[in-house]
This record gives sequence, C-alpha cells and structure tokens, in this order.
Amino acid sequence: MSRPGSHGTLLTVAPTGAEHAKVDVPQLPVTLEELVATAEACEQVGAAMVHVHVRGADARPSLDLGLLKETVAALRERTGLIVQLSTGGAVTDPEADRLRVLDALPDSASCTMGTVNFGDDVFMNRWGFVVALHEAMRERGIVPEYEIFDIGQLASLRRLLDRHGLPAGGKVHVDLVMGVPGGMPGDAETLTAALRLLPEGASFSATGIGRATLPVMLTALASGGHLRVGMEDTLSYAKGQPVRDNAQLVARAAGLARIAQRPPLSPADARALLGVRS
Ligand code: KMH
Ligand code: ZN
Repeated sequence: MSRPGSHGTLLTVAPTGAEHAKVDVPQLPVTLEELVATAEACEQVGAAMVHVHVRGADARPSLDLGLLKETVAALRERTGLIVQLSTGGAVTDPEADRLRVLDALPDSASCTMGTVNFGDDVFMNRWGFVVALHEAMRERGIVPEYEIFDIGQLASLRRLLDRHGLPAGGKVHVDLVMGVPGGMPGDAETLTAALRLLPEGASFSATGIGRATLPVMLTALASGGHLRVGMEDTLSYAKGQPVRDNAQLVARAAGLARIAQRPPLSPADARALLGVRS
C-alpha cells in the first residue's frame, strides 16, 4: 500500500531510552559526547532522525532543561539529523517536567496517546496531559510523533485531531511501539490491524521491542511504513548476540530497506515527510 513517503524509508534511531542502566549495558550512550558520536555514526549509515533521552552525570535519566538544550544544540551542530526529544521520559517523571522538555525547542517531540501498563510499572498519559502536550508543541512549532503503545490509542489520536486540530507542520506521523509487556504485541497481525485505525493520510513508523524487533520491522517495511530502531528498544542483535552499538541496528534496517526497494530517506526528505522546518 502506498503511504506518505513510502518511496523511501525514514529511519529513526532511539539510542538510549530511560530503562537500561549503564552498568548493565556499557555500550549504551549516556554522556553528551557518547550520544553525539552515536548520532553521527547512525547518520552515516542511514538514520534521518534521533529520538533522544538524556542522562545526568550519574548516567541516570534526566529531564534537566539545561542539559536538554545543550544536547539539542550539539546534535544540530554535528549532525543533520532531525532532533526529537522524548516527552515520555521515565515512568517516574512528573507531568510538569515532561512538558518543560518542549522549552528546549527540538524539531520534534514524542507524544504518547494514552496510559499503558509498562512491565511492572505504569506509563501515565492522562487525556488532559496529552492535549497539553499537543497544544504546547503547536505553540512552539514542534512537530509531534504520536507514540502508540496499544491499539485503542489510535482512536484517541483521531479524537485528539478531531477536537484539537492538526499539529505544527500540518502532517500526522505515528510511531507504533509494539511488544511492551502491557501494550500491544509485536506481530504482523497486530500491526496490520493497527493500520486500519491510522488517521487518514498519516505516515507511520514501527518499533518492535526486544524479540519483536525483526517481525515488526519486516511487516512495517512491507506495509509502506517507516522504522525506528535502537538500544532503547532492543539490546539483542540476534539470539545470543548482544547489540554492538546503535549503528549496527541502523545499518541492518537500512539494508532491509534497500532490499525492499525503499532506501533510507535523507534528513531533508524526512523533514518534508514530517513537516519539520529546515
Ligand atoms: N521511557 C518510557 C516510559 C517516549 O520516549 O516518548 C516512555 C518512552 C516514550 O520512552
Ligand atoms: Zn523514548
């Protein structure tokens, strides 16, 4: 099926996340220098966007505004990637801190469309907070990526757009995050079912967590979708083989995209797809 931008594939790298500890995963990029070097390496092998969670000096997740601003500036200086900040943060982060992320003025930011069980935790995204994120992004000219952890959240997205209008940039882009324990499973049937609920004209990427990585990636490619990969989502390259680094995951996704005759989009083409200003 032809979908927005489907002549090529938007590759997003999510290099760090908020869940893994540096002591357990030494190759996880946590310092500013590690993050920027990772972003440069991933851009070289085909990434067009970076989904960023930052860590503090103790390597723990942080939503410190100064650090976020410094990170956005460094990524813009040393890469051409679209810079997307996470407003999801860690499950323990308060709403006010998550909203303040937008003051770092990234190109794009995530906006999760509902509350979901998240392993043994709860990832809270009440309706009023979702609306606040959507509107604050529009006021600042930040393009949202609507994160969908469960299929009913696509109905919430339609409701959001009906009641509160289109986001900054005028395009709607969704990321299906599949395989979180508590959310929708990461398999071909569920991805296909989710696509029936996508808002008209929306583009989508998909992300398979852990062992869902490959089935979700292959199904998304075959369905005209885009891909998010990275160590936020998977630490295993293959059975018994830990991920070497984020660029390894991006390079594999780029190779599969080329095999599918949908090569990686340049950052400029990805900006046009998402409605992100240049
Ligand atoms: N860390 C998760 C609780 C996002 O970045 O917007 C939420 C998350 C989603 O990673
Ligand atoms: Zn994230």
